[in-house]
Amino acid sequence: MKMSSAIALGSNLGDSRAILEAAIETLAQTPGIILEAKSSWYKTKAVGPPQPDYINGAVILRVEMIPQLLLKTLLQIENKFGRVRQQRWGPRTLDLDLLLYDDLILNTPNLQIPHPRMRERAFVLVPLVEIAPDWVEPISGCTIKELVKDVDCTEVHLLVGY
Ligand code: ROI
Repeated sequence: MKMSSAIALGSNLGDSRAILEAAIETLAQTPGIILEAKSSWYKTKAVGPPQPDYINGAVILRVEMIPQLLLKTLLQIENKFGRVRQQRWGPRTLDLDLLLYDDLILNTPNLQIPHPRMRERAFVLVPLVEIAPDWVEPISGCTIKELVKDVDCTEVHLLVGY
């Protein structure tokens, strides 16, 4: 059965734009995954410890994969693009976060869906609202359109022409 899943993408090390585009291409080429929608790119101020600005975006996938397999696929793609998991909240060449999987709520040690911090993160919600404004985040019961109203979006800037 095909399910919808929302994924956040981020990078602030290396040639971020090229890495992010290549990551989407890899996702789109993966058996069991269909790329349904892709947001614009945004330049965003880093949340957490001081580090370079990020480029962030989001995609909607149609997947024929259980969440654990989708997570494994995302981690493999991160590794392919040189992600080395160093300190928590440090800079990274590629971050792929599984945000939403249909209306599923899942709480396991290595995977929580919805992503537990997505509701407070403008760098996640601003790209996502472009492509999934009416998707209901199942913990809050609020749509992405509603959630984005409650976050400070002043440090999330559309990259025009990309
Ligand atoms: N900050 C921004 N702006 N974008 C990110 O993708 C991002 N990812 C992270 C932390 C370090 C929390 N900060 C971020 O993992």
